[in-house]
Amino acid sequence: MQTAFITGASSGIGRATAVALSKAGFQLVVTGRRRERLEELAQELAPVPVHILTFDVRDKAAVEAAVAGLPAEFAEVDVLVNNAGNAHGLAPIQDGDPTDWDAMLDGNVKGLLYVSRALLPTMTRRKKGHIINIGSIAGHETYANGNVYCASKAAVAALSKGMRLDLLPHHIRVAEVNPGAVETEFSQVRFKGDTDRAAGVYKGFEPLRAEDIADIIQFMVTRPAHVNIAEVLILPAAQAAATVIRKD
Ligand code: NDP
Ligand code: 8X3
Repeated sequence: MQTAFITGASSGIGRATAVALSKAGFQLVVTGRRRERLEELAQELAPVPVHILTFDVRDKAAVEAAVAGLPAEFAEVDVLVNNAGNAHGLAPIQDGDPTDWDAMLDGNVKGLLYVSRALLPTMTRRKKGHIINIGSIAGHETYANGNVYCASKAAVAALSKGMRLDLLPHHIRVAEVNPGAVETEFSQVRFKGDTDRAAGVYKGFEPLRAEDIADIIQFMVTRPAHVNIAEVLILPAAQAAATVIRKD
């Protein structure tokens, strides 16, 4: 049985990806900070073997300890989905809150690096691995007030290319999935629990669902070993660019 390691599986795209990959025959390592959410998920997926790890991806020592402590039957990770991340705030750069900047740069960029670094020795030793980094349309188009979030996702785009180059000799595939608007807890986090404002983001059009992204990831990681779908941009049919959305 192949093993998929999914960060940020307690919600949204990560959770849906865990469900999809469990149906595709993977056993799972699921991570996040909210243990009870992950326990609920593991119960839902039973009898598929699921190992839960709770850590903050910004905490390098916690990431390393969690991966080092994986039981042998989950330690050989075939697929890593670097999904954990969020936007925090939406403000002009001059009004930005440095605590939000830290959360985005440390979580979306350094967290991805810490998790990858912890898992790469086993992948390079086995000459086997497939890494899916969740970027965003925001990493390819900077929009007003998106500044630091967009920068964090632009870093994911650059890192995905860099990882693909450096890991080529090690037979490790690296890919980037860039969603447009997906209705998850993303906007609730961005707007710090303001549920009306969060719901407003998706009013007047049909956004993507987390399951739409999970479908694509499942397809990507079940291609034959000689195939790497290196970059995907997936948008709601009503979206043409980061801030161009048809509202009927
Ligand atoms: P959700 O808020 O629903 O899920 C975010 C997940 O990331 C949660 O499971 C959360 O777990 C985890 N997470 C966030 N910060 C940390 C942290 N510091 N340490 C550990 N886990 C963390 O949002 P989405 O599912 O939408 O977001 C998933 C990814 O998709 C993100 O990288 C996001 O940037 C990206 N994305 C989202 C889009 C959208 O429109 N929704 C579009 C494009 C990209 P917990 O809180 O339990 O730690
Ligand atoms: C999430 C999509 O356009 O809100 O990455 O930044 S967007």
